[in-house]
Amino acid sequence: MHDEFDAFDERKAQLEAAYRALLTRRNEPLKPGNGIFMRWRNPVLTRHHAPLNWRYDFDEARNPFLMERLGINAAFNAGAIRLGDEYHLVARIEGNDRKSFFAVASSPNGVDGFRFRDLPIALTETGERDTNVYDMRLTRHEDGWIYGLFCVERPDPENPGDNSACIAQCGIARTKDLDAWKRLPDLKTPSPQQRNVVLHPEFIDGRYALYTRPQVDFTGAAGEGFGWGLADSMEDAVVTQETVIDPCRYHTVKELKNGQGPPPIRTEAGWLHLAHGVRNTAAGYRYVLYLMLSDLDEPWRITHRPGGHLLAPEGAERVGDVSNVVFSNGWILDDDGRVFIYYASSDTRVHVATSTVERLLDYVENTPPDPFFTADCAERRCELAQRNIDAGKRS
Ligand code: M1P
Repeated sequence: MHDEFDAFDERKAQLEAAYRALLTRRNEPLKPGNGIFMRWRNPVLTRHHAPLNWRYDFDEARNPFLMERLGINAAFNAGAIRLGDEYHLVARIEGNDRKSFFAVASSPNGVDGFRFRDLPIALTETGERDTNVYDMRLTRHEDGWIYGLFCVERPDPENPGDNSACIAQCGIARTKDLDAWKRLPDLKTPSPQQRNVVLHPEFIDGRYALYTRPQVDFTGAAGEGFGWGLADSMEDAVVTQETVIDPCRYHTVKELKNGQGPPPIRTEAGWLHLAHGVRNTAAGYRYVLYLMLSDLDEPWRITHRPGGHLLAPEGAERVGDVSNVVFSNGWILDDDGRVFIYYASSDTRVHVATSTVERLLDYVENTPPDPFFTADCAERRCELAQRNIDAGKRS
């Protein structure tokens, strides 16, 4: 019977040509930008970047129609690290079956040309089955390892009849090269649920330091904020005390919940933190990114909290599987001070925005904190506008 599909070999050539075109597509900055960071036009990773070998069976006898056998639904929330001359993302790849897994994609310049390695990461389990894993944060720790901390989801044994009841915990694996990974026991904390856990890159008094997100239920909504805790070892990591260091607050971008993004970046002025904040709206949750600075010697002590968001979903970013979301768990600092911020939009694809440490420090140090009251916001804006008007009259 006739249909619109071409024969096997022709179809294969078409798929390969489209894939090559995607991987060789150049990216460009979207000028003029806001002076803080520059968005780039094309997402750096999408589901279409997943190698054809992961999706199609190219054996004509087994797959005469050359159908996609194992579809990929999304590529998002990527950890990031630079090794040698390459920029690497460890992305959350979600199959059509809703399960996520991790895969490494690398680029020579950090803004385009990301290519996945031949095979996804084959993570071993801890003895318990993992229903799902996602959102890996990569930390190059001063102990010499690269740690990947991620969320592990399993059904809630207390609620066997409830298909939506599950427990989220922090899984841990470590590597030297992003190829060979050693899985370690999950982190233990006082919280019944745990997501968005990030390892600080340096020892604190000889101990490992972790940003945690204490949460009583799976969603983590109505949380207190994100926290900080210490562990003696990562081989059997236990945090006995979690202290909230960035609290949620009414009528802010983190009213409902928040979470540390990637590991913080060390600068001369302090640790730069990228985080996500969530508020509720009539259209559902809205996730935005915000920036903070903490003390170099006491990274748990936040010294600068610019008011509002740094980056919010814009244009096409606003639409996807979970719309109105931007989320970041990876950024890279180059030796020359350039910063690559990898952020996912609407749980669907990964974008890059570029900046520098100098610009980000200017932003955190000179953006006023949230005044919490509208009259104060209006007054502050009037002052700014009046200054500009007066300066215009003088010139
Ligand atoms: O769907 C938006 C995000 O929701 C979760 O983040 P949080 O725990 O802060 O609510 C995560 O599942 C994340 O993967 C997802 O992008």
